[in-house]
Amino acid sequence: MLAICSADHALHDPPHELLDGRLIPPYESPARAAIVHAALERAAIEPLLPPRAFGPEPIRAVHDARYLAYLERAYERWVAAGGNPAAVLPSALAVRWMSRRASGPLAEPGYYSYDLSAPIVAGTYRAARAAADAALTGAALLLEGQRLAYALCRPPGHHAGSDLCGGYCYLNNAAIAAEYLLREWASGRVREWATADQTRPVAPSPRRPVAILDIDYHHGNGTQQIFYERGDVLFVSIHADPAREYPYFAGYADERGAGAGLGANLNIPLEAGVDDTRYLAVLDTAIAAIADFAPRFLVLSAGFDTFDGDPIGDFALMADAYPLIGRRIAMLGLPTLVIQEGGYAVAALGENAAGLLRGLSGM
Ligand code: SP5
Ligand code: ZN
Repeated sequence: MLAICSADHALHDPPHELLDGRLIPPYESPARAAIVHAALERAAIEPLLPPRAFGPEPIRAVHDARYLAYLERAYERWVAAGGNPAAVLPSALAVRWMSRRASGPLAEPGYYSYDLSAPIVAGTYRAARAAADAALTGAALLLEGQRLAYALCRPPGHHAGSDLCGGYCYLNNAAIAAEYLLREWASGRVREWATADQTRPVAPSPRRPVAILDIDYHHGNGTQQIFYERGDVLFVSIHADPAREYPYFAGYADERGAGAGLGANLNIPLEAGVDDTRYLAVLDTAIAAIADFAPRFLVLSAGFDTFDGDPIGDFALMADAYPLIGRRIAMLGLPTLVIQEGGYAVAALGENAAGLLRGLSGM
């Protein structure tokens, strides 16, 4: 198994977030990536590769061009206009009947954010680009014939929509990788290497190239939005019921996709207190939906905020659950790209991530 890591994640280190009305140190911190990195080394998950540089094109395939231009310049424009140099964080959000485009340096953050937990500092854009490059490198490795790759993405991505940041996310790493897999596969540039060395061949089906399974505790609202009207990408998410938990305004079971995408979006919202047994049973439902779709590749948005000790989640998974989750997903027999999303019980995060990867690789 190959893992992709970049030190550039540390360029993103905002001093605060606003959570439930409290200005607090961010749960999403550089220490998270450091502890996962250390656990990968301890578990001898090697080699740890640096990301390749893909340039802006594969990101533009998913994100709005004006949003990207905003992200790149937001911090310097904000500071020049008198915003708090500690971090960009809007005072007003564009919502419902008050959603006119406004492009001033103090207004634009509210046009391109949906919450107050995605502060932008000087290094945020570069860190987010490095995370997207890590995800894209993992996708390229699958296209080159690897069966399993892990991208240590930080900042995470699954809350970022085509033109919105939020929930610690700026660029949707999983969506960018999924779109890249799909386009490269459809282009025919990729050799049909797969059937030769596959233990369980998957029917080549260019119409249904990619499924995304999101096992972060929170609903992957950004990923859902990006592919909502698309029938060529299946999105399946297991998460805390948005009726009680962030992101509140998406992630309900009746969101099943629209237009060509109707039926290609599956949300499985869950009650508080979900334990290993309950989670594994629900995971089987998600896996059955993916098997039905018969994709060529799997992108796994892997969050570990489902862990019992997580400070912002209310599930109760034990460390032992993650290898079992990995093993069940591996039974799909699909080339799998694992993208790091959330997980805020920092001391346990490394072992939980390594455990999932151990299960996925059949170790
Ligand atoms: C990538 C990811 O996991 N992002 C999560 C962002 C969550 N931000 C807001 C959470 C609000 C939670 N309220 C928690 C109450 C804790 N007792
Ligand atoms: Zn999460």
